[in-house]
Amino acid sequence: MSSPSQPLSEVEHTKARSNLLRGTLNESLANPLTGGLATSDTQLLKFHGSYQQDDRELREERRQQKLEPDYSFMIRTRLPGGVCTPAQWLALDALAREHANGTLRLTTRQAFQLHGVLKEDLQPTLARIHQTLLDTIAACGDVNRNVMCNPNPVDSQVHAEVYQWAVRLSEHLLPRTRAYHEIWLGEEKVAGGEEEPIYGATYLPRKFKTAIAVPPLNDVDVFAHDLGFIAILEAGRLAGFNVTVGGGMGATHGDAATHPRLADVIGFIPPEQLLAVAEQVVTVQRDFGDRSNRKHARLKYTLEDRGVPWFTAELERRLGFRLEPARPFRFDHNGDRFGWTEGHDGTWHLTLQLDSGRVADVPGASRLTGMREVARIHRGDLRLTANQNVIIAGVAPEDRPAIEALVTAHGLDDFRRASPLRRDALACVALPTCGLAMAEAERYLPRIVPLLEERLRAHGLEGIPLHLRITGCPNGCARPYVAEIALVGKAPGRYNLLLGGDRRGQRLNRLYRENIDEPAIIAALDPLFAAYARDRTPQEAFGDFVVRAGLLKSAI
Ligand code: SRM
Ligand code: SF4
Repeated sequence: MSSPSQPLSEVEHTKARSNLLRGTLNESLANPLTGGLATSDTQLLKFHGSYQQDDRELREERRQQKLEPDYSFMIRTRLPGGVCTPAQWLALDALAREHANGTLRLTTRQAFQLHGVLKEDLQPTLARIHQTLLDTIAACGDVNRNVMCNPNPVDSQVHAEVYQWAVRLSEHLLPRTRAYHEIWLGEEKVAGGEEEPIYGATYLPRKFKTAIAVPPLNDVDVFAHDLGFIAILEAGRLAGFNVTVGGGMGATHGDAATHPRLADVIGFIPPEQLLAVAEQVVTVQRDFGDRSNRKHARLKYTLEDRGVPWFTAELERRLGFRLEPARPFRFDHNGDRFGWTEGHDGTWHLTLQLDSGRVADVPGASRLTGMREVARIHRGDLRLTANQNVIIAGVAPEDRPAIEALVTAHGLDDFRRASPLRRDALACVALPTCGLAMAEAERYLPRIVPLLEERLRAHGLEGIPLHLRITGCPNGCARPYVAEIALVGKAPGRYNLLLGGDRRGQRLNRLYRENIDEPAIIAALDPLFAAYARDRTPQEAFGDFVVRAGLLKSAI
């Protein structure tokens, strides 16, 4: 809650003046004098699923030439549970080549991103995305974002049921303003009387994220979300969900008031209460979240300031019923299963591994082309995972050889060659597009992974699973704070090294070394790998080992 003595943040004024997210977006888009938008419109654009960015590598050169930054736009889809049809993939693939930088980026929240779209191409691109029955509404901004859920619904009927809840939840928490349809799809202007029944005119104090996990897989990292649901299966059917609140990853270097937090489990609900619970969690945060300080505005801080018992009581008061006690659950891991698996209905699913979720044609691997060829013949669907990978799902047994041939021909079979370290590694986008990056991440992964693989090999550890996550800044877009090993960018070529996540997304790691360069990263990890090779118990994971063996005591 913003205290009366503290002024509302500027973004709050922008939202309040925006006429439900319209602002002056139309004027900004039509202005031929600049490739960018008016500052207030850059904030509103996020609610429509796009960010204004500029190529950071050209910034200095353009400044010297007295040119404005090289503006372009990132577009992010809304894709509940990460599920899309081959036709939708083909449409996005075409847009990536015609209007963006010729690549598709699969995100850590099961969505697509296009990068490098010019202002004049924004409207046609969003309109074409809409024609494929996809949209980008609320993919960013101070609203509930893309709802995540385990992308293997084909595992069982329960998975399919849970996916349907993710879709319904995403729809239920969508903004109701017609601004998106007017600006991007040419719908006639609403003559007034429009309302946002859930959000109100200033939406939420900050972004809001929701996920549904289906144990034993916690691939969605449910505890990293503002709001989470853990499916409880009893006698093979969906009994309901445990509700989690108050997770989040974002932090700011040097600001101890900001930090990652794992969500609390506050109770159990039957499936039919899911939408009501989600709506009221959102309204509590709408009314009590901090609207003055955006670094303190996520639900995790509302919970910490007021306490989990207060939050639960306020939620139950609004709901008019009590949550039941949480039911037992157990997670095994938060990674993906690679290769072919057989579904409950006799179809097959192939999980491919893509470094950092980038689908591109590069020398030696025509992955963008390969996925296009797959989408042309595939009769099932495609599922983006929370770990930046893709599943070719629902393949009939007789179609497997053709899919397999394309995957091999186009270098999409890295999952067969890559080490466990590489297969499970995540890296956020960072440079050159992310305006907040302090160091490389996506482009650093292919360099640091072989160096670590070499050290692991030296200690006979080459086959062990090990979760590495890299981000270019402390915002945490690759959920680094639950990784066994995390590198969090501090400055060009320098990272904080954090250790001790549990591979199930249920334990935060800890800072081990601060602001170190590559030789120091290797030097810090090498003796830990040696100790792990020597002293681990059977089946003990690296993150568990460093905690049990007390190795984090020598953390700085
Ligand atoms: Fe993120 C901001 C990319 C998942 C926490 N994130 C950004 C921006 C938009 C930078 C900006 O604000 O200008 C990045 C765009 C980079 C680019 O060029 O594309 C960006 N975030 C991403 C993606 C693409 C990373 C990826 O490599 O996959 C992910 C897109 C997900 C999606 O489809 O919606 C992405 N971001 C996350 C996650 C992971 C998650 O949600 O599971 C987190 C941590 C969880 C959380 O929110 O606490 C995350 N992103 C942030 C934050 C810190 C929020 C905070 O509470 O402090 C920011 C900065 C901000 O909001 O001010 C941010
Ligand atoms: Fe950008 Fe930081 Fe997010 Fe990486 S973690 S994409 S550098 S905001």
